[in-house]
Amino acid sequence: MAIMTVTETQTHKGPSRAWWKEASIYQIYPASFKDSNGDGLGDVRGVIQKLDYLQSLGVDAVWLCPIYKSPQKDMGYDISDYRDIHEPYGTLQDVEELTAALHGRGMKMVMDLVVNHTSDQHVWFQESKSSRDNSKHDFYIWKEPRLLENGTRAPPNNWASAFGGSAWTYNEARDQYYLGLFCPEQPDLNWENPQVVREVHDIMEFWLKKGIDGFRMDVINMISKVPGLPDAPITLPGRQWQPGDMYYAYGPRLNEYLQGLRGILDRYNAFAVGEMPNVKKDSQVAAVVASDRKELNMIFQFDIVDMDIGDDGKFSPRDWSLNTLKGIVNRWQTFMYEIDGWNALFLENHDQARSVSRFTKHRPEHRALAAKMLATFIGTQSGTLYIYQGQELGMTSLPEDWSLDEFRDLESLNHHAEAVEYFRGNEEGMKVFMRDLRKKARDNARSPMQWNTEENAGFSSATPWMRVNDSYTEINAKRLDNESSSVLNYWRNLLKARKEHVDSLVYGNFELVQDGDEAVVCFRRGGGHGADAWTVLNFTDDEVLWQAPDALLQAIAGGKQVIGTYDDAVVREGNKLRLRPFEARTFI
Ligand code: TEU
Repeated sequence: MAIMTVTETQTHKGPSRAWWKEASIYQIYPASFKDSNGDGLGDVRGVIQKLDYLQSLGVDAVWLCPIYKSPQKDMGYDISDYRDIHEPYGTLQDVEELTAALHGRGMKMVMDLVVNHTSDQHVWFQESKSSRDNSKHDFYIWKEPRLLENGTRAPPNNWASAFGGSAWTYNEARDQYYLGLFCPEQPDLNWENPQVVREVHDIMEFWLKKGIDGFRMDVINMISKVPGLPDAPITLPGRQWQPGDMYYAYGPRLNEYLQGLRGILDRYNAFAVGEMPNVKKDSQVAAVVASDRKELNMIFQFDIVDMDIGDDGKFSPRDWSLNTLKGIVNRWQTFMYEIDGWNALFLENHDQARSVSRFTKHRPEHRALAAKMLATFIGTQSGTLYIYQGQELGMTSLPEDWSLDEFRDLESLNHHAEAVEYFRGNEEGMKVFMRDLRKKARDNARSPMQWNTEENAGFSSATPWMRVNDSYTEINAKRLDNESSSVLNYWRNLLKARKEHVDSLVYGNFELVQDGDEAVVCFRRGGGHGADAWTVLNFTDDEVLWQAPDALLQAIAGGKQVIGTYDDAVVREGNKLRLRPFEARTFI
């Protein structure tokens, strides 16, 4: 097949500069990072103990998942007090100390803002549910029951909740239902009520005054719902409850609300990354992240992590090809440049399985190579780079043979219980479901951080709240720190290279070599902003002979290699490169 050459360099003045564009942000899941007081659960002081480690990795900021007061139905994404800390995690003073310590090291502090919903234990909800005419009666989304023909009551519409069942829960005192898009203990706030909006602004100010540098905003695209909350079309035949995201993933007042949040952020020179599942349209993304819109600085867009989700919900399979992935990357990389928006680069977080297990098919002995290849893939794109704890070690998803008893996440457990009913008598269906659950369960990301080979992987002196992944004897920070060619040291070099070549690797434009190849990804960064940087990646565990564009061959001959997964020189055969399993290199 003929190689399509990359397009002419654009004449574009290039993106403006900002610290949050150049930053690599390390995401911490507090429950599983480091337990400082021996109760089996990670905590804020545990994070403080590991600051040397974070600094040696070379990250510029920490994003701390929710540590607020919470009954922990959904691991802290159900907040009962936004101005206090979940006791086992520590105190407000601990968080202040962490913020100061990060700042002392020249690093930034990013907090999670969860304001689509609260916990049902929040005082607002406690009051709201008590009667139809209390001062918080309109803080949540309440609706009359629907009366069925036989006179029994039913939820006001057919929306499914993310964690199983109907999105509505009945309340006696009000004889009404309230909406909870995740679980019943996470009632959705009513943003149509200006008081709610003011409260959210106040919460932001409370934390910004403490000196934090930005927010990661949880499902912030869902805060506006289409008025009337209509029934969703039947897209999952045979299921009682249907995905209603077309009515809440990008509601009519979303942009207005986001502009309000931005007003607060700007006063404190802070930034925000919004989590936006189910937002796929160019125009919708642009309206949120184009710089002149003054809404969010960037969003977590879900195309990559949704690539393997089938038509029958999150735990149904879908095959994806390397060209699917290349298409997604190319789309958003070039798009952000055109609209003057910005990308949030991620392959992992606390909701996603481990990338090396999910996105590469590797022989066990090539796991580290595969993890480094993925690091090169994500780490040489344009955007703000997010690294989820353990990703820098090449941590893997949970072992196949673990029983469901080891799983802790309500999403996994609820969906499993539903599947048992749904697939009754359908053994094959259940088998497919189980395979997919193991592959995608959020639990995969939530097992304790693997620090060393000591008891509980050095995470805790007590039995951890969730079992440690058996891989810790091999995959742990202490061991990888000592091995010069480890995944950890690869990430360190990569983050250094990103800093050293910030013009090309952060701000440069993006041009994909569109040759349709199913094994190799190749792109050029730069385009007049800094020197050209070429990345070439073999995404497979096989050796491939790949036809390289002339410009890449010239860059190899005349440039220098910035990073690579093999120590020796790249093997060239005429116009072709012979790439070994997961061979990845970047040349400048
Ligand atoms: O996640 C929102 C979300 O849509 C999914 O990624 C979610 O993890 C789930 O898999 C849907 O099937 C955010 C948080 O990141 C997640 O941890 C919370 O559970 C959720 O919102 C509710 O706050």
